[in-house]
Amino acid sequence: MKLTNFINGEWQDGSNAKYIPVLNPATGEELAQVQLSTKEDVDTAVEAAKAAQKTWAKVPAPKRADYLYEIGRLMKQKKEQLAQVLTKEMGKVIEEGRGEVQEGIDMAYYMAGEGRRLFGETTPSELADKFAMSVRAPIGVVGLITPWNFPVAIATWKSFPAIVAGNAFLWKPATETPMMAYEMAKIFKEAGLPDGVANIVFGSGSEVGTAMIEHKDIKVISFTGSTETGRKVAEAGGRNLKKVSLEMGGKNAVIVMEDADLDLAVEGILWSAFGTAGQRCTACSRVIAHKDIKEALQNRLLEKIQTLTIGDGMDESVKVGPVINKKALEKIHSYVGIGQQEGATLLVGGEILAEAPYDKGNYYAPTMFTDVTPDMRIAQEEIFGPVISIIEVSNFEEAIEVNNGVIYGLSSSIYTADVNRVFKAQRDLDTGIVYINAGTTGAEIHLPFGGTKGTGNGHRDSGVAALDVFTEWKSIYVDYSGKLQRAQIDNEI
Ligand code: UN1
Repeated sequence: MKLTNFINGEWQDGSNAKYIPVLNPATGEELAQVQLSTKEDVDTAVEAAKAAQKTWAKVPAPKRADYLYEIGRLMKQKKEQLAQVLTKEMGKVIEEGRGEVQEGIDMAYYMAGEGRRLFGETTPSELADKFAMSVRAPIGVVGLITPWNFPVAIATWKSFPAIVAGNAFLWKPATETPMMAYEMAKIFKEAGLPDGVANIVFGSGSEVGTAMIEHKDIKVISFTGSTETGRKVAEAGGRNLKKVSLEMGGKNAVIVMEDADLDLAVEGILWSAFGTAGQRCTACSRVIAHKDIKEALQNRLLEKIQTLTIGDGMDESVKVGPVINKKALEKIHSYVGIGQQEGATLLVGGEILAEAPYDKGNYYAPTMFTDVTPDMRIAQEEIFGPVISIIEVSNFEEAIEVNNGVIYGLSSSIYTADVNRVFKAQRDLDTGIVYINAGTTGAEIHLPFGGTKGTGNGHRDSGVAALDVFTEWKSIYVDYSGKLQRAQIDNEI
């Protein structure tokens, strides 16, 4: 199967004849070939989007929302098929594949509801016989750059608010996971979304991504990916005066206090650290354990980690699937080496699984370090794989300090039975998302998603906050006095 761009409602060959293979990370099997597009293809897509957006912006928002209801319905109807494509191209276990598609369905229905709630504000004017209001206006053509770890959910967090707000979009999915984008294009078409509102251009960040960021007619870039790339997007976006919304890395921690329910904490840590093979921005990669329970927690985790089934995510009994590619395997493994050099104790894992039945895929053994200090690189840098580090602390204040002592600020969690600590923690944990007595993953789409510090630049995906990214405030004054009224001059009291 050859995946070509989706522009103006049609699948079109790009200007470049080059394709690269899409590989199943569980088996190494080639699933498809994806086009590597060029700046020229970006230009073609933007032209189509610009033309379509003019008409789209005039469609009443509740009618725009009707398309999202239909998109949601189709996604629901095809849920199993979509989940299977997702698991094959990305590697997450099928149960999580279904969960991710569900996240997209939820987003469709939620944003469709916003079509009847795109509230503006009325404001008293300072002058008599004058009416003032502000409305959310569409921005125009927006650019969406999405990662491979959530190939459909993250795309829906961005594209659905863009659609309901009256924009047209150009979406560049990750080259590792174009098949989900292809499936979504089919759904957009089947739902009857007007041609040119949704456009997809496949290709690399350096070529297609750069062309998008530099294109004068793309007014917003919404990006999810690494902090390193996000910084470049922000720099180029700044030069081109774009609104840039960034969702980047995390170094999320679960704090376990001495009064916590340890069994519950163990379950939460396992799920948020080893689910999706640790490849979530929200994944738990640090466990901050109170000294009184550290040993007990560590032993329980060790026992459970050894029972995790690793393998092809299409097998329903598997809990930990492969990581995305060989490069990721090497990066994860290099961090294990760094941890050992830094003096951390490797308790379990720490190896690339190279023997049959794992030899064809990209499998990394679930890994746990202990005796980790907060300043070690394995406790500071995002590893994006199934690796956790246990850090011991003596009290609540120290736990909060260690949690906050990283450049990232996406998600955090605390297990405790003390209600005072719960309220202090939700206030003091410096992350965009805080969980109490639950792991660090599992954000719901109707709440804002994003983080503080090096994780973002103040914008949020999903939730009602996403509308702030994809709309512009427009203030409207209606003077019905029939005479010249001068604001700030004629309004003296
Ligand atoms: C991500 O890792 O980039 O909260 C997104 C969660 C999921 C989304 C994660 N709902 O873990």
